[in-house]
Amino acid sequence: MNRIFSGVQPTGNLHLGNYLGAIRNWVTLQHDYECIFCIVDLHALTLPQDPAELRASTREVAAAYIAAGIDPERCIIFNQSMVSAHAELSWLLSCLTPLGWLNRMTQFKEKAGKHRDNAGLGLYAYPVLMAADILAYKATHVPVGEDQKQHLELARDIAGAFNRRYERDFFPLPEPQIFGTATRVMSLRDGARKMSKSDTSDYSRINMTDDSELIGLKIRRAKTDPEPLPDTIAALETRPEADNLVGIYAALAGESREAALARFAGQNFSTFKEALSALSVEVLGHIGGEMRRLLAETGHIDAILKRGAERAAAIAMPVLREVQDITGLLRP
Ligand code: AQP
Repeated sequence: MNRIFSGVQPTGNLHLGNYLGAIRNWVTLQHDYECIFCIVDLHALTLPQDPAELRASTREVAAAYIAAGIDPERCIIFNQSMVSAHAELSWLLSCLTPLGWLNRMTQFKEKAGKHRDNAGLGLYAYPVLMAADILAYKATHVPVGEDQKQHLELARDIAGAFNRRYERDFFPLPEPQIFGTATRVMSLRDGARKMSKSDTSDYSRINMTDDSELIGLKIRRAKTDPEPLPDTIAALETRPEADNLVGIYAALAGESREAALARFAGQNFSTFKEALSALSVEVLGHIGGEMRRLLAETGHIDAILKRGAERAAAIAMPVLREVQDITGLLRP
């Protein structure tokens, strides 16, 4: 059986990168896989969070999933902290994860910055919790953006380490699914940095809840260069901001980068940006409106999350029990 697990952190400001790199792909995949989509609130705690904002962001991510087209009847949608198997399995897996594996994780280095000694243990152990998220469901496939590739390789290594230690084929090695034309959407202000929820510059990203005016403004202000658009993708290699905008256009239009570029080759950025704004509003406007509608009445979202947690626990808790038995933990 093919089962998908994936998630988004409720850290505020869901953006176009989260949509194109992850959520939009899930909408397609839900028809071919058994799908579990999580709001990973325990991961959010690896950096300081305001409690009220964390609760609001958790509902906002759930609203984004549903507004984007994920069917809560067909798929399981829930928040991570509601199923204790994630945290419990994470401990058991951390006991067989060598420090050397975690020391290689680039996201920890980026997020901890220069003051590594002050970074929390949770931030360091984040990839083990992510492995537990996936393995608690024996998920076979994990659709993510490019930035999560390294963590997913670690999840495979940890699954393999468990299987070897206890000499059985218990956990499947989860396959990453990184696809689409926008696996790494970059900041609108800096083509060398990925678009991120935690970027302090509001103009760096398009949020899923931005209205049409704000989307237009952000795209008009997006960093570009003075040259018109070239006619080959190769010529975009040295122009990261232009390359990023062409990639976003292609992903939103559902076409290749080549096809997107062919429409605008030789034209200046003001014409291209106008078309990109119109397309962004066409795709995101509806989703943002639906998110606002869903969030106006939180009872509906909470009921979906509660039911989702029950369905998730019914899968994950028996897996955890088996792991406890295999590991030798007595359950009298
Ligand atoms: N810029 C991006 N381009 C493509 N995909 C992206 N994803 C994130 N940013 C981009 C994908 O979205 C999913 C959820 O990501 P996450 O919430 O777990 O956290 P993240 O990867 O750390 O994303 P952010 O937005 O940068 O959040 P913060 O600022 O809180 O760290 C994942 O599948 C991810 O690949």
